[in-house]
Amino acid sequence: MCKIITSIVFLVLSLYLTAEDGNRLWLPFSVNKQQPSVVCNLKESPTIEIAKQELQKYFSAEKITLTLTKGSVGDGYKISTNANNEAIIQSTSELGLLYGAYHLIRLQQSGKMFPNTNISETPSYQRRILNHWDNFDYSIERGYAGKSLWKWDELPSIISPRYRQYARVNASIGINGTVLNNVNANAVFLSSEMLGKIKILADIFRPYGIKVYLSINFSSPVLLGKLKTSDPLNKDVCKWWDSKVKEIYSLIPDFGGFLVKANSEGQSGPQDFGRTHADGANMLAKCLQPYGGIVMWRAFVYSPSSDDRGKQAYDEFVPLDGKFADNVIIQVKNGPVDFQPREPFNSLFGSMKNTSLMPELQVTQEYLGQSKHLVFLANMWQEFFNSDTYCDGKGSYIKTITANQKINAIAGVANTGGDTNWCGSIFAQANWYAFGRLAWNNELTPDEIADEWIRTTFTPDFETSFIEPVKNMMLSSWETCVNYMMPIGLTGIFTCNDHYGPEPWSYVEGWRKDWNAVYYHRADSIGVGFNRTTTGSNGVSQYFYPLDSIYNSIDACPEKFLLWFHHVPWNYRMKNGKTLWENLCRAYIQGVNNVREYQKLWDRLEPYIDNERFLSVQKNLKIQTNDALWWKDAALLYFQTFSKQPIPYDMERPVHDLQEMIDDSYSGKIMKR
Ligand code: BDP
Repeated sequence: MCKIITSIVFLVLSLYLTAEDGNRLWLPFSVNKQQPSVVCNLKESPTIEIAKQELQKYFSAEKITLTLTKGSVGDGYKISTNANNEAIIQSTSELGLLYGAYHLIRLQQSGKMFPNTNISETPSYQRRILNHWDNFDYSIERGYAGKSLWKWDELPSIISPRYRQYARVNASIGINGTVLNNVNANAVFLSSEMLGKIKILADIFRPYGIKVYLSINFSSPVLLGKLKTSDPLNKDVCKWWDSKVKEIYSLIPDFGGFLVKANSEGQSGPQDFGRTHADGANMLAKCLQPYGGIVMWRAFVYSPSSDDRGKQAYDEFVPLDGKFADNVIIQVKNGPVDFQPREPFNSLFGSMKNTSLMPELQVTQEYLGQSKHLVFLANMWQEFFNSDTYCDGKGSYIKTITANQKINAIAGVANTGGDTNWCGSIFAQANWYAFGRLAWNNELTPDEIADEWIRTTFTPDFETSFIEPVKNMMLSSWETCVNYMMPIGLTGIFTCNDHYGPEPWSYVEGWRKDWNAVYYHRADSIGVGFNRTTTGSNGVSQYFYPLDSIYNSIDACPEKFLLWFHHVPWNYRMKNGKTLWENLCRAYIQGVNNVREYQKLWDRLEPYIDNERFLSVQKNLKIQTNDALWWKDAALLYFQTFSKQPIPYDMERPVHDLQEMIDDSYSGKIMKR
């Protein structure tokens, strides 16, 4: 009997399920049979036309009214619905109306459209920008979803349909800017030929509200302009940039501005000429200012000579506070080191009161299993946004201070590429979605975001049997990954180049010391962890009171950051009464076990999902389980050579051999699986 019922359920569901290759992302797919009437008090414009079409195709109602209201122009909007199946969207801008239209569609798609609702939205950040680390040769630095979306060889004559789709998808979640090229920038992007191609993309993106920005190479005056120097205080250099900016705006009147990685990881910058970051940024800012453009100057700087890589951005930038022009914003990674699975917040946040700062989050999971591991990043970003910097006393949250400055902006390093499903895997799409939604409203909870994403990507039905389990898996997935990769504040124990697998043993003679894992974990016979207290690098001093003393104290320091701030003895008793060594072992095994649970959970969901997406997620979960096991064995067997203690006997035994893993990691075996 039970079998018959199951077969019937399967049959009904399979009729209901259509094949899905992931290409549509979270956007709706079933077009209305009966189109609602859309009334608008505006004359036709490309943006209004899009809003109308989206509503007519995908929103079912009697009547929708779009009203442009008076007031200071912004992206916010108001929505109200009545009992007669009618909706009104109001905004002070056309784009606000478009965002409102996508909001309505999302509500309906996720089964949350109710009569007599009143919604009012204003974005947290004015500029919500994706950073593409796409190269001129179509490769993508830290990209795990195929080749670049931008087909420079084909442009300007051949226009890929993906350009418009890209703009639409971003607009649907409120993203309004895109930096098209890698921060390790090739100067060729500023050539006249390339600008002609970039203009075409800007024209396609414009009606969707997406502004184009470019990463620039600071040496462009030499590389492209054939000048003898790129010194930002040199008159000819300033003239060169001035005319380049003029050229850009003649083609792209709403060009957003420049993103600059300077004096970082081999990129040139003002320091090459004895000038400061402020000198470099302000020179560019002056050229962009008449056109409304901005400079996003990155604070990702560190040098091999620094005693603590995590301290350098603060040391270089805080003395320059107040010296940057008004249209400069400093783009700061969420953590002090580099997009690690978990970091405390970067101490620059809150420390530059007279300078605008923008968070840089990484959507592409460079250090979190790339497109293979299921890791929902909204939880990590929420921890970051909710961090209290104490810069103006208790309650000085990053989410508040970064959204209340001269320029409010946020960047996410994109995880998109030419793959059919855009992101390399279905669940990686959720991170693109989450970035957009948090850039719009940094108070949204991971639960709300995951809920919307599951309903719109899969189905709004099957609350307890499908939505809840998938959500639970997503919401625990970041902590799970932290556990099997780098629990208790560990950091930097990755394979040196690809950043995928574990390599806690990595130490290459002659290689920069801050590119070796041993620099970060500092394991020895006494214990493990990086001493950033007053007896060590004193990194804690970069935080405001009382955080500095909380982080400085081994007992008060939050245990999730323990090994980030302290070199902790193997036998140190943690809050649960167990030693550090035992907690480390248990965290790793917890991570592995969680992924095994995800496998079981996912297999049970087969009846609710199309085969294509079911199988692709199932395949990735197998890889993730194997990898988690590899991470656990690698870290524990390696650290055991220092702790000299057994892995607790009630825990499963390692299945890998340390020496084999060492050999395999150097040959990249884990990547090749
Ligand atoms: C690191 C990446 C490297 C980037 C760099 C950056 O490994 O590829 O160029 O960040 O942000 O995480 O500039």
